[in-house]
Amino acid sequence: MQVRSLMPHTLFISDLHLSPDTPASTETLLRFLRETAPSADALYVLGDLFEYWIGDEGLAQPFAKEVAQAFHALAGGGVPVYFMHGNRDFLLGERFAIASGMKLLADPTVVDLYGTPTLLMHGDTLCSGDVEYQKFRAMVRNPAWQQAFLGKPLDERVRMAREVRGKSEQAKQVKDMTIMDVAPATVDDAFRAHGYKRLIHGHTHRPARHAHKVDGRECERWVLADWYDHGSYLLCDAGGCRAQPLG
Ligand code: LP5
Ligand code: MN
Repeated sequence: MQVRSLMPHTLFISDLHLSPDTPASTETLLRFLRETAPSADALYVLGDLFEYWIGDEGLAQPFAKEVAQAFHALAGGGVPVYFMHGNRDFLLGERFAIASGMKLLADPTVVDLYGTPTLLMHGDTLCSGDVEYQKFRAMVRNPAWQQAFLGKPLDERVRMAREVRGKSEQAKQVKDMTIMDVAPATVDDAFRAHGYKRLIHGHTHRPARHAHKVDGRECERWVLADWYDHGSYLLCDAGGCRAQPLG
């Protein structure tokens, strides 16, 4: 078993974008859950576990079932696993949560990490300058829209999801890079609203530690890596947080 910290520690991952087309990422996750995560106090998955998720019927796919079972084994072994929705898998529901043993977490949520209050988010709401995306988000996060979408036949949902993915990729080609990053004032507001100090999020695929000074207080913002190209996970213990390469 890999042990990265001898102290009690908590792990964070996001933006794995798993799909049947990227079996290497699924294998990396299965190994991570088997070898790295069992020594943690908890594991947080901060969204975009899947490339896209259009309803818990997705569990019928062998790769998704294997992923759910691996999370379930970890949770059954005594490591709580938490899942926050991303912009790709906001339709992941109670059925998947039960099958995987994961507890669904609201975005945002504040947790206490060894004495440091830590704000957790997927990160898409911080990109407030991306007005087109925020309009799209407001539509698809509406419970009435979701109920209507989940009531459609699966093949129609697949078609719609592919169409939106295509439109999203087109839209991103002409968007300014700064618009697709977090808006500094929105980050400051998030620190202010949730007690300062530390923020962990994913979504932008720009892994880094940023130092912020908000209202005269020193704060830190950890951006998680995606798993498209090896990637990393974040380990936090009483001494702080650090990114660790995936094996
Ligand atoms: O995902 P990523 O990181 O590449 O880009 C995001 C934003 N895009 C999205 C869209 C997702 O990729 C699509 C997820 C599919 C989920 C499946 C279920 C939902 C089905 C919905 C059916 C209507 O989140 C992208 C951001 C980028 O992050 C950076 O933050 O810029 O936002 C966009 O590109 C959104 C566009 O600006 C607007 C999209 C218009 C879509 C119009 C829908 C019309 C309905 C079509 C019906 C078939
Ligand atoms: Mn995302």
